[in-house]
Amino acid sequence: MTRLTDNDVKSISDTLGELEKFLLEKTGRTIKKVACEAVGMWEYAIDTKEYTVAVVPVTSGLGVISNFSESVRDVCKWLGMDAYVTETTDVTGLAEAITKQPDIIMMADDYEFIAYNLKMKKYADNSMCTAKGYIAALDGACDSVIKKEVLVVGAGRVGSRAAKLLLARGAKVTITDVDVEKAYAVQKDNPAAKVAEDVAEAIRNADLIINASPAHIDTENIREGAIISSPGVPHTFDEAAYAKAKTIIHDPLVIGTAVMVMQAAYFSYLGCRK
Ligand code: 2YJ
Repeated sequence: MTRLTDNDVKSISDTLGELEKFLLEKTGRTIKKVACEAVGMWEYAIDTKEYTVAVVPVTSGLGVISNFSESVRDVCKWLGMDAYVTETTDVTGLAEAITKQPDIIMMADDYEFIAYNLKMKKYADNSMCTAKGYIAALDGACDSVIKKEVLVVGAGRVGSRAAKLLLARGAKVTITDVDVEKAYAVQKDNPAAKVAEDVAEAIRNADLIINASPAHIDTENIREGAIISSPGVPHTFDEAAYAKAKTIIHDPLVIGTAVMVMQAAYFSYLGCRK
């Protein structure tokens, strides 16, 4: 799985306003609205000001990513929540967070990134929430995916979830992956999905794409006017790709994080515990 780098997250906090403007223009939805749509919640169902989030830096594995926890905190603040990064890390940081009794604790190692709702004892995970968020953004950008053909590139943790969610939303789904077996495994779990064995050809034929793959997509394979909702990291689309596609939606952390924390807050709403 692709790990974010210091460079990926270095300017997230300073560019939230730009992303908000971009999403509004391309999808008609703010970051918060994308997140709420993603979890199936009415935007005003909860008062985000009532939620406090603790973000715990994790040093295990490849260690802390500079500005990762601060960026997560700032996404939560952008949504109106009260959020802070704990002074300590790892288990000590978790203990610090639990002592302070926030509503939600967020933390990530090299494999998992979770938003844990303390009262409800449930967590939202980044892969599922990233899939939900990029589908909500695509849905806004193409004025609904219902009955439309959507290509999912990448049959990993995000792509496999995206295929299922898109089918549930009424889209016609094709899945493709350089590892054809992975694409067929997704189809086995979702028989209504088609498999495209030739990734480049599938991309050439697609107007709507969820790109959940770390692999580079050549600009020459992108269809004129395509809408590409692209959680895949690294993000390697060049200027020509942006000019050829109608819309390419990408950010390395914000959309997934916003969906996670709204999903975690929604657990409280559903449980009537707030
Ligand atoms: O606390 C820190 O600064 C680090 N431990 C953050 C690690 C961030 N983790 C990643 O980038 C993983 N690839 C997250 C996997 C999420 C699954 N979609």
